[in-house]
Amino acid sequence: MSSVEEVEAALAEERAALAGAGDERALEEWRTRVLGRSGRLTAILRSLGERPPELRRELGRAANQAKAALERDLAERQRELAERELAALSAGSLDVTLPGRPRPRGGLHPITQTLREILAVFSEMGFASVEGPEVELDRYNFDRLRIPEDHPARDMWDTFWFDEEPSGAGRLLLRTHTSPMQIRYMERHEPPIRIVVPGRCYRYEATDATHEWMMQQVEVLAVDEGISMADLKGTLWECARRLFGSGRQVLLRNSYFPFVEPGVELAVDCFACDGTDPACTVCRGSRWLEIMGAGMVHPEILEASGYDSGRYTGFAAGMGVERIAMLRYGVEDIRHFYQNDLRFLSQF
Ligand code: YSA
Repeated sequence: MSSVEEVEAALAEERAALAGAGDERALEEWRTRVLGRSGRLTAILRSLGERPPELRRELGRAANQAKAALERDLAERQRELAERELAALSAGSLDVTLPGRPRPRGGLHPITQTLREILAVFSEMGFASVEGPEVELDRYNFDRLRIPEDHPARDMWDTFWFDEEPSGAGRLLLRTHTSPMQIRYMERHEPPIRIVVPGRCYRYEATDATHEWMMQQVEVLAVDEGISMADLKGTLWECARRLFGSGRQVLLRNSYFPFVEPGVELAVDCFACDGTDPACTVCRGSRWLEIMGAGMVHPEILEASGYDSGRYTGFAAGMGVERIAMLRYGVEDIRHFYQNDLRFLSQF
């Protein structure tokens, strides 16, 4: 049977034990053992109901006072230990007031940033974004775009071919442009069409300041009743103004692509030399850097997709994302984008 003396003895013992607890873990163990739910003092308080009434009051008061005293002692001991720990840290060679080491933050690759910007511009003009296969059939990459086996345009767009052929479907290659998706999309959809197709393209060619063997394009296709060259021009103009601002000069000139009639290309003025340096690696002294090919979709292509070319017309374009990024950021060599040099990439 516990008595008031026993409470006092417990108080003295546990105070001594508390003074010997030298770290946070020992303090926590002490707290659980003495003040916790099945702790020593809690047990005394719980047993009060079983005591003779004359003893109950006196013992209850003593136990409650002892409990309150031990709680105060515990708080005091915790404060003491924390102060001691801080003093030990400050006395050593460790400067606890130094700010932490910053963790490097990642960022989006400049080509991803540019690509998203382009897609946002077209999304606001009502174009949906769709994707197509990078491993493509030669039929879609060339033939269906009016580039037969013996056409000279195939030399301009030489690529990487696969050895295996899916049975009877034709030869497989890494697509040279995003234009095959024009055909794939028109095969399965009826006008009106307004789509953009972002994606990687591959070309077997020597690299230089404006050419990579892998690059990203965004294809644009609009087919509807009454679409004219004015729509093409207006769309490209708005796209250039949004991407480069109104201060940049833009040139739209004739070009040839077998899948359009007429064909054009869009170029932006050279940021590196402004056309004054014949040795400029960006524009070769021409003042212009070409960023896209475009034109009115050839009527034969519309007909081959099952559309009535007397009723429907369309425009299409294919732009190079790396060239656009070069112009936006003033990067003089396209090869920087894929060399994974953080000194370059962390600037964006
Ligand atoms: C033309 C007419 C249309 O109705 C639709 C699309 C096109 C574009 C066509 N499919 C095409 O690929 N034309 S292109 O060979 O001149 O390339 C288009 C753009 O891709 C270029 O203006 C350039 O910005 C980029 N490009 C092409 N080859 C590149 C390259 N960028 C980096 N490295 C290369 N090797």
